[in-house]
Amino acid sequence: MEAVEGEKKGGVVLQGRYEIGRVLGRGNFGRVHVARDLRTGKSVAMKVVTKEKVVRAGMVEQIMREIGVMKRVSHPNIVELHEVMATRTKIYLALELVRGGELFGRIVRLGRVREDVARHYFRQLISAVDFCHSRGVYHRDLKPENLLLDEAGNLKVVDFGLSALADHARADGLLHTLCGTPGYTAPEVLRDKGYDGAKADLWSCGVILYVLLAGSLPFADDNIVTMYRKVQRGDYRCPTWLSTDARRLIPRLLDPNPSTRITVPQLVETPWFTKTSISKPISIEPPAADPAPAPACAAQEEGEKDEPETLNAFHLISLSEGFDLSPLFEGDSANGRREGGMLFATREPASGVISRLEAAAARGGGGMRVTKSGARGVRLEGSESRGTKGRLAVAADIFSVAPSVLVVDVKKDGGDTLEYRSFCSEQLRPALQDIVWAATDPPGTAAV
Ligand code: PIT
Repeated sequence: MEAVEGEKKGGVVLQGRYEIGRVLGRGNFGRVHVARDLRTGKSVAMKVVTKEKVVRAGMVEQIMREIGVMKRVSHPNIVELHEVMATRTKIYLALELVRGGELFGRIVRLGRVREDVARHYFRQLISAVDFCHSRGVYHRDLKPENLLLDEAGNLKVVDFGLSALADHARADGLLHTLCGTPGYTAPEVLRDKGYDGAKADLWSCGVILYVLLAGSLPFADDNIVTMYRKVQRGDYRCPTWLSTDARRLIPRLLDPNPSTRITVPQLVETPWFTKTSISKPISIEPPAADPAPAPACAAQEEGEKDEPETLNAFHLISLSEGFDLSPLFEGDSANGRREGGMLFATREPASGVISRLEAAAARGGGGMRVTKSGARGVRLEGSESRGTKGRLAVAADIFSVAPSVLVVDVKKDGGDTLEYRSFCSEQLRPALQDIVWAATDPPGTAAV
């Protein structure tokens, strides 16, 4: 870590106040350290964000939003933001220190948890999520890695880096940014036609509940396209060993139709949620030996249990074929791309993508104009009409699929197909070549 303000015998000291200690984990844009407040002797979790990284990734707004959101939500099941400090090069978030690790680690260690233990965590999760929603905050990246446990076994939600505020909704009242983690993301978010942040968060809660009880993801497949299809159809199987109440609740959460999906007021009235268990401290014992699963399900459950998979942007890119991610985004928009356009992932910030598109437009001859189009796109338009089909126009939509990972979708938006194809091969592809991200290739070796 960069020397922050001074050195003390124990380590680096920030602004004479916090002694920075060991690394707890990695958050967006930097590490999270244990730090000790030298005035009070109390420990905090210090998230250290490198300003340059945030600026380079074009994510100043995102980090400012995270700070704004965390200040707005104070709840026993949400990691508290104590204070924000900054030096010339870094931003420091002093967060409540939670020492029990990630809920995810517990599931990985135990395979799954007993229903009463799952109920305890799930109630706390819903309490935090409902509180956020009542404050107009939608987390949008709920998953077990973002759920920490304190020493008393209480759950604490963390990482509001992708959260949205209700006032970010468009005129239709819906959110439009594609974000979250594949596997936990609601089908309507993947469809990218606008979504209700509260409904989408509840879907993720449904996936978390399934993972807690089953020890595997409900929608898992080696092929990401097949997985996305399963999500869209709500195609999963409930393990037979779950209680009837759990087997009734899960489909109401994992309902692919957000308008019929269960709401929080309905959820908290369900028999599974309200069930009182004999009060005893939360134990992390593995569940009792299972009754033999019904034969029809046995093969599937076995396979899933071995590999609780978490898909991330890396998987998404590495599973894509030939840098063409188009199967993930099927629909009529694919037509323009088939004519020679492209769909690729990049770690370049949006500003870098746009400047390359501008360079390609400038080299394209005929004085192509670049204009902003919609919330997340640009349009390149020729000034003269060459064929019978009018001016060549190219639309490039840029959207975020994970922190620091963008997907760029380039399509013909007007004009002659042959002219478009030659513009793509001669100008666009060479201009974009070095920023296309392929998870398996060393940087710079990828070709569009
Ligand atoms: C811990 C313990 C703790 C806080 C954290 C981790 C924080 C993690 C974190 C925070 C973020 C973020 C990503 C991760 O974006 O008390 O092990 O704001």
